Amino acid sequence: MNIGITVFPTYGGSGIVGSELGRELADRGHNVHFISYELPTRLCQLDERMHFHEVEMFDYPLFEFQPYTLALTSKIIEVAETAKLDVMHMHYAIPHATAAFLAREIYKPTRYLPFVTTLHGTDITLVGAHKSFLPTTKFSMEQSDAVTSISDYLAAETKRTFGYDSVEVIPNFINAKQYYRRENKELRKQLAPNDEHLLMHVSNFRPVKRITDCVRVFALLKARCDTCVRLVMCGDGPEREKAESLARELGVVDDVIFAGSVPNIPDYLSVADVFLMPSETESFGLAALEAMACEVPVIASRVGGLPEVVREGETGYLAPLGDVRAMADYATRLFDDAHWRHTMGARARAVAIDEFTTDRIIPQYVQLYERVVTKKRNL
Ligand code: GMT
Repeated sequence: MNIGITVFPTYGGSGIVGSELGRELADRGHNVHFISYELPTRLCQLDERMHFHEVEMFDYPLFEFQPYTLALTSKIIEVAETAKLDVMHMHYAIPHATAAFLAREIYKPTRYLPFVTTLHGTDITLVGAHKSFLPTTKFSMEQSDAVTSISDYLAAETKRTFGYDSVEVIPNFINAKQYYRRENKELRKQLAPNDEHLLMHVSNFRPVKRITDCVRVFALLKARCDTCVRLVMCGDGPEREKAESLARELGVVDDVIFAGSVPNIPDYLSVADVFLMPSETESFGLAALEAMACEVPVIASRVGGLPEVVREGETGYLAPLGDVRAMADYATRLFDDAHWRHTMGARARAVAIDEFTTDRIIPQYVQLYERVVTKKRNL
């Protein structure tokens, strides 16, 4: 099939999922065409099956805000024609589903180009539900040839907020051949020179990630054993300064490593002992799944779709939102009992592979594409 994919290229998990889905589809023999304003960050390699089409913007003094949705629409129509697209897959409803709807309607006299919309999170729970966007989000979902969400939680939220109940759940996925625990003595030595335990967090440091809770949990752990543990914060974003100054204030800054946006996430996860995700909300929590695949037990807040990813007491622990003491207690339990930590880590990988492996999830998308393409062909 010839599949068009649109994602937000620079920021967030939806771009990562859309990009990795493209790679997986190309590996299975499909031709994938990314249409966006920039090459998605996780796409380092384009090849004969992976193409990128840049949405060009036309700057005009009258446009204080450039109409990106319209430029995206026009680009989809152009690529539909040149690449003979069978289907478009839009990640994040706003404004992508709206652009795909416009493209489909404009292109209809030539050919019907169906589109699938995948909901990822704040496109439903925050941005798309804001009154500036709500009617447009709802309409664009209703007009989609199929709508998927990445968790049961998000499907329920879509029903609650928009009264839309035709969402199919296709969870996020992990490539077990890329995400696995590997030995990296050098990195381990660098991050834990005295063989301290490593508590790790990976995110884009947005307020929703509550990264200051990571620092608070860490300070509690340090108070219990000053030399036993270090905190590794991978990523970057708006809350970094706040977290740094809190670490300074709590006197733990020397043992917090702000590693920045590291390209080799599996290497970092492979040297971690415990992964911490204290998010305010998470419709899935892709970083938790990546940690699990690298045999790292996860401690997360019991919010959103996280209970669908982390199995309480089996692959990690779930704590009430903001309960840093409970999170520190769970971490202590895992640090103190290496056997239990390794058992839980092994179980985390087994669940990641069993439930979320690409071999299980990618065919679900392919079947969905085939269904919407066939349905429209038969109309
Ligand atoms: O919804 C967002 O805030 C944006 C979105 C993104 O682009 O980062 O994140 C969501 O999608 C990820 C990939 O499917 C999920 O793993 C995240 O849990 C989800 N974020 C939230 O729900 C806050």
